[in-house]
Amino acid sequence: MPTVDVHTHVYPPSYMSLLRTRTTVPYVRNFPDAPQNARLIILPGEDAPDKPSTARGRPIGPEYFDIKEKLKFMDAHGIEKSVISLANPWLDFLPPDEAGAAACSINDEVDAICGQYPGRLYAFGTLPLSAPAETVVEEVKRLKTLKFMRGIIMGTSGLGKGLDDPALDPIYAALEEQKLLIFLHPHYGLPSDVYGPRAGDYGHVLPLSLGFPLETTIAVTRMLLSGVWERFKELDILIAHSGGTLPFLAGRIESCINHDGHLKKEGRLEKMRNVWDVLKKNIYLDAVIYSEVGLKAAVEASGADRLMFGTDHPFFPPLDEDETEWLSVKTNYAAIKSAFGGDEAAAKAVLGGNAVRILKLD
Ligand code: 5CU
Ligand code: ZN
Repeated sequence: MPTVDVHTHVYPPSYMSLLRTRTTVPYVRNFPDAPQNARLIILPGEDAPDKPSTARGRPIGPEYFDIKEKLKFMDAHGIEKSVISLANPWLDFLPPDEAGAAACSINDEVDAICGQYPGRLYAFGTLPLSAPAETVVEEVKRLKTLKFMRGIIMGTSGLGKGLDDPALDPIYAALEEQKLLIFLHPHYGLPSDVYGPRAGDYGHVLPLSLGFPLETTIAVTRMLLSGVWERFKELDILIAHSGGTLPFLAGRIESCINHDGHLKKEGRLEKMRNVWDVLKKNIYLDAVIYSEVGLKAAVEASGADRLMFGTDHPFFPPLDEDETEWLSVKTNYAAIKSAFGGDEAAAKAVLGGNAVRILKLD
């Protein structure tokens, strides 16, 4: 059974060119006298001039955009197949009249990159979410015709109002109809003031370890509350970072729903799907959580047959340049090994069997 990485990003060359022409987030911050020091600045708030330079963006090297580096990384870590996705913030920032064409062109570019390595690379496509919903639906349908696409990646902002926005219904309907899975990935985090005035002293730790997972959890809970999975019973979603904090908080979310007088008065309680039911029927989780405890929560919540290995490459690189084996990957492998103890079959399923089955990788 191959090892398959379902959470692995790339910024294809045309996207990099776009980032290099920009001077506001997202952009590549260049230092003309020292091009080797260029930094990738993508997260909201990470460009504040008062931040220490090591907390402003991250060093950017070819691992972010050169597909040969992806293959080298896969070979060095025993990964046979990868399902690559554009990294955040995708096309969310584009003017509405540019997004449709940009999505077409990036998706074609990524599909062609996969075609250079048949059997090794597949992809999640990108949607032009700043464009009108009809343009997005058209791209969903077109993606289905591309050979290596197995779903779409998107963030939590939807068309600008979040994933509980009824205006997304035609897009959810198209994704359900085309059987394209949503890979839900955080980007926006939480409002920066929750991290306090000393946040700059702590690098990226607070937004990445807490902002990202909470953003994801809030987005999925809003989808649940707004009845997305009542209207689209077959809509599948793969949630990044083992569901954020959803597996751990699902019981509390369910209890808050069942004790909410407003929802009861509105007649929502009878109709609402149970959180555990959605977790086991519509939700898949990646195994990018770096601990046995987190993995066990994911397994309890959704099932070992719905969990898929990932790396988040090229993010979380080793801080020491000459390390070829990445600590982030070693930690995830070790977590899978210890979470499944002697259950070799379940471990193999998580490492690749589930991805091959769920994403129909030949
Ligand atoms: O390190 C980071 O900022 C990130 C990011 O932006 N996106 C991601 O997928 N992982 C880490
Ligand atoms: Zn990621």
